[in-house]
Amino acid sequence: MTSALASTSPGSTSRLAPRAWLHSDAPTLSLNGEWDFRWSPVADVPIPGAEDEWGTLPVPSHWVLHGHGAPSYTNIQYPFPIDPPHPPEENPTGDHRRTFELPPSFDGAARVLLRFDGVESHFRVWLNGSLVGWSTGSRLATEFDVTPLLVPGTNELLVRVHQWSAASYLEDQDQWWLPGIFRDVTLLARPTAAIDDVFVRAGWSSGTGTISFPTLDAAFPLRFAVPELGVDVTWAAADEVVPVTVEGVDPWSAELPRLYDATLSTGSTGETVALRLGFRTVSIVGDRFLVNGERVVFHGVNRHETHPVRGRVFDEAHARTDMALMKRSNVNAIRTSHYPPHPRVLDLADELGFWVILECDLETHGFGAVDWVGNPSDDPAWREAYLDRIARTVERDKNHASIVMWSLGNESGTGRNLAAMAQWVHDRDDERPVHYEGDYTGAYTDVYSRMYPTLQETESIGGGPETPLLGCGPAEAARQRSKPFLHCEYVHAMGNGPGQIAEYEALVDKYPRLHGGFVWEWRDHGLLAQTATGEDYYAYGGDFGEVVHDGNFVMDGLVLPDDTPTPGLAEFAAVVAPIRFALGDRSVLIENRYHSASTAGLRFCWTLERLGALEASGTLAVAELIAGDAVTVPLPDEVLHATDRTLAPADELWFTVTAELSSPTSWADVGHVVARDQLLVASRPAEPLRAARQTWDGDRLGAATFSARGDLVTWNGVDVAGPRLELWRATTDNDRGDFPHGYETADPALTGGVGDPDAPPTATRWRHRGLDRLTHRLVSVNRIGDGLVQRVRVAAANSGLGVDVTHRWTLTDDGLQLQTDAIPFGGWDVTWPRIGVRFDLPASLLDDDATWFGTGPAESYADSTRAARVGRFTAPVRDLTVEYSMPQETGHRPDLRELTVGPFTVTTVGRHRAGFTLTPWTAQQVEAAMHPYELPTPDHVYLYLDAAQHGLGSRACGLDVLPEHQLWPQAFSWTVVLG
Ligand code: IPT
Repeated sequence: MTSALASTSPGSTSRLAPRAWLHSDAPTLSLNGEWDFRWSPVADVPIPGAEDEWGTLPVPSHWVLHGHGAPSYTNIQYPFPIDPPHPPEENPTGDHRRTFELPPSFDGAARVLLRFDGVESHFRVWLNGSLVGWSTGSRLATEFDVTPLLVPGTNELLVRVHQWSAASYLEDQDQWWLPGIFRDVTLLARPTAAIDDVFVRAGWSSGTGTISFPTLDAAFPLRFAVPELGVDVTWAAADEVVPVTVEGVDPWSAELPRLYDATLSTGSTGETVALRLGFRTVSIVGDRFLVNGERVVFHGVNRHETHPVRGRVFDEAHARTDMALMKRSNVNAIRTSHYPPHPRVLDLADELGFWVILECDLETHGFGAVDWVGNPSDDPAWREAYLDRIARTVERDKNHASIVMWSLGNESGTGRNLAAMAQWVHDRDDERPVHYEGDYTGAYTDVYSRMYPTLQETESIGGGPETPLLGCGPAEAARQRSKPFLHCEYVHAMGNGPGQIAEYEALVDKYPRLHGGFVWEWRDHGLLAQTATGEDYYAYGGDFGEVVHDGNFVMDGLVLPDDTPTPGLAEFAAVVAPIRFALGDRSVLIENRYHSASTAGLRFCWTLERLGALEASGTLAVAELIAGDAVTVPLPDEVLHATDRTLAPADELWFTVTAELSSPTSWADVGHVVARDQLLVASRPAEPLRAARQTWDGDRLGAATFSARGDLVTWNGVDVAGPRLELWRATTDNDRGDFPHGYETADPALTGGVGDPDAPPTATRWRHRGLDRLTHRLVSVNRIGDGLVQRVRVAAANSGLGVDVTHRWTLTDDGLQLQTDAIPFGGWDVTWPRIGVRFDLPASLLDDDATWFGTGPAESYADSTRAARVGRFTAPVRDLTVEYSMPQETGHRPDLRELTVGPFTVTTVGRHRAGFTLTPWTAQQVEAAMHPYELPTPDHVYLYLDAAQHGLGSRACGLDVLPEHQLWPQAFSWTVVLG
């Protein structure tokens, strides 16, 4: 057995040739359900018999999520010795057994097939005691013909699954290792007049649809009908099949996913197969990737199959909800990283509308640790396995309109087997281009693809000033520059971030060779687990005691494990919005940036708000704009004449325009906002604060009392503390920025900071300077008339760097004014995470709402500002921070005007407006927690008023914060009024 598990062959010869996953009316019997189950920690155990004791396990499932063994997470590392093709001896093995009886509908079947849609990673099947065969290829379908082994009455099926096999070397994707029969098991009755395989192509050109069948493995006569198009033909024999041309068909696109129902039928003794045709033609012309003649820009995400409870077990309702959220977030493309998803995902993609890059189940990334020595991608012993994988990928899903490109896999180095896969695809499907990022020189693929290149390199690829291209000599670089380019991965969405989405998008706008890209990645892969005390939490690498793991690098999605969309997703939606506005003083330019959709499904709405209160609203009269068109329309009269109004001091008049759905879709309701922009129409400066009519009364100054040190003690009668200067923020994954260990061969273009790949991560530099542990020395405190001046020197142990802080309190009739001046001293050589002050307010505020006029609704940072708008917002204090899977900085809302929470009001004064954060934990408490459950019970609500924060960047895997978004030490002065 051990030697069989080390075979580089993909499976037994008894497996059937791969074919399309068809929707047929031929009878099927689902074998999903409760199976008998026995687990062993090693592979070499006798097959259990009836006399042995069996437990049970649902199929489909991963046994590690049902108490047998444990999940483990690695990104690049192999969790076993790199000793190909040998699997480790500790090889968890699950025996699955069930009985079934064939239903009467199977009577008369010419053949009965047994299909496994996904088993990780190596399985062997017996039916009624006879060996049926074995297979590998975890996320690929396997079929066996079991007709001769079936008996009348009760049949017994036994499936032995090993977690590890030679095939595991090909399945080193960045995800949990989750063994088991995790997709459906089905018996298929095949009729005499069967339709075994179909490859249908529905091309489109200028309104003409052409339906052709590169493969029709079916009995004849065969009837083909597309009722809506009046197509109804019957072919008597295979050689009669000719392309069907139809005039006046609507094209399919990710935006208008028009599908036509079609059937293929072999009559009463046969079967009927239902197809959904989407008419579209994929082509590459020069350096453009086109669908139906138009350039495609991918605003995509990398989608793994992951669910906190089910793992990779498919749930259609959840997938649909998830994909609807993508649509609502202006995601128009999916890369199925890094394997074919459940086949129904492609049906949903056809129906909802996504451009899909369908990727093969292949990754050998761990060979990077041994300089790619022995990499299966270039070893002839593995050629059959590679070709088997790509054939099963393409054959299963070839009929989907949504799939516009095939991808050979991910991070598998390069080599002859990959080139052979590409050749195979070219022979099989001469329409869709072949993608594989690791083909840096473009030797065998059709598009140029990269992950996480810098902005400079991206610009260079687009056509800007030339810089060397990764892995290319001059001729190879020239070849790559002649192809359409895409980012198969970019803007790494780990934790708080990613920043700089807009900068990449600006390049895509500028250079037509650039075709957009796919955010890494859509969802966090957290698995629901319980702490020792029974508290639920989302686990990541290391939480199951793995010896080798990659920590929280598996929590890098735009959506949190519990389905909560992150502010990063809102930012992405805003940056890539298909409608763009340019607001001028008198008019608005509206640009339709869709691939092919007009604005027919949209309405353009506007509001005029004074300090966040609605003054006027309406709809802009915009004639239907076809894709690529733009129009300028005048601003509404109410807005044009807004400056005539009498504005009160501190008034701000904001014009907001939105593009909204004017009719419901399957993924959003009427009114869903597709795009939004804002213009400050008019504003009036605030009046100087009125001089106070009161002065000190003991330790009381207005609504506050102060300690002898000059610290605030009460505010509106409530115990508080502060202000305390803070430079620290709980570091984000991007601040920490280090690749998980195991990536020793990091490509310098991917790692490190801008311009200095060897620079230690920002968080390390901050810590070296002691920013997380500042001390505060009172220099002086002076009461002067109606105020107080407190001077504090702030610095860390063993450091000559610091900040001199002056807090100047002045009592006014509008409240207590606090001006803070912060002046750095000592030759700072690192950026600051933030500069602001902290006030400690009572924890009871956690149950209150906060209302503010400023930016919102969500947090935003210097390089992630597009989703933020100016308005008046109300939210529960508890909801003002995001529960990132690894606790980190969250909740900063810059440019505050006024905040009210409980009995407290804070108004910003002057040109430099502070931002605010309300959080149950200090930056230091958050920093110390590895999971949300490790955060202490809140003893305060902390109000941070920050003059500035450092940007976010994407350095967990990509660019550090750009210079213009870095926070360099400098003098800051900001003023607030406490009321
Ligand atoms: C890249 C991988 O392709 C992807 O699967 C994921 O691991 C991502 O990084 C990071 O989360 S590989 C990386 C070393 C560039």
